[in-house]
Amino acid sequence: MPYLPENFALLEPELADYARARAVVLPVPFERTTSYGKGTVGGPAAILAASHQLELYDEELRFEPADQGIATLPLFLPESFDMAEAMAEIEAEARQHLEAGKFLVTLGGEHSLTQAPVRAAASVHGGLGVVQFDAHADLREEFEGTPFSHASVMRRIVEDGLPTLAIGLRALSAPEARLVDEHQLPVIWGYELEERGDQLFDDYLAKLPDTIYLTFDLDFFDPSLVPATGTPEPGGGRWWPTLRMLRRLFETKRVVAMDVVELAPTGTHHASDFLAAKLVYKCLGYLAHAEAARG
Ligand SMILES: [Mn+2]
Repeated sequence: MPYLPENFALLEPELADYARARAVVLPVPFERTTSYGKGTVGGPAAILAASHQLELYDEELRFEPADQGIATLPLFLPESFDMAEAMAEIEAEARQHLEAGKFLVTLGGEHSLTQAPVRAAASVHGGLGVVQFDAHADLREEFEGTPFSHASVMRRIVEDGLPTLAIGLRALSAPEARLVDEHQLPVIWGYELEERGDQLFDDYLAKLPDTIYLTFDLDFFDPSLVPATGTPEPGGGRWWPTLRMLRRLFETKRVVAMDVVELAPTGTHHASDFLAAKLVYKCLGYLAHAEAARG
């Protein structure tokens, strides 16, 4: 059994071994509150399948990020129908891997799940800040009757008292905009990305804690790059400028966990699936590169 088809990047058992892996991929095909397009339940499987096409060598970093070890866990779905209990189940699963010292990559699924690994990371590491790439603010008090909606996930995180930085926002309600103003939440708006995204990113990053959770909603990207998402918004991020920001993030902060959410695979837009897989792999490269530089 030289290769395990369920493994991220089709890694051989030695590189995918949990005990020695630096990073752990947790697929969570969780979808309960999506509002427009559906289909994020198929996200993790599509990302894992696309990851099998990845070239393991990173030409920018000049090494193979897979060498740090990337273990892939079985699909995890909470059993409870109650959202608070379901979140607690995901949180407990996430915490166990963080306590084992792993860099946790959660694959969604819808964005609502993010609050679970964020809480796990906050309790294990303390002093946590959250960096959010997203088209939407996700700051609603509640949405369609639930405070656990994908449209409320960042509101819950702000209420938990965690410092945040949101990048790429370009769709929000008036009450969400008021909340941004009242709490002076740091935001790099979608319309600011092209002109001065890098400068703003460095400025805001300097004010965040050293320990960071990264949540990446794929609708951050322009829909020309990622059409396969439930709520696409024009005017999103481009590939290389986004990677430049992510590299800065991993180099300047201690990123302890991340998620990639809201892929809604269509079966025809393989480019979306592959972008998501490559985004994860690029981040793992930046992680290994930054940790090697720190020694
Ligand atoms: Mn979102």
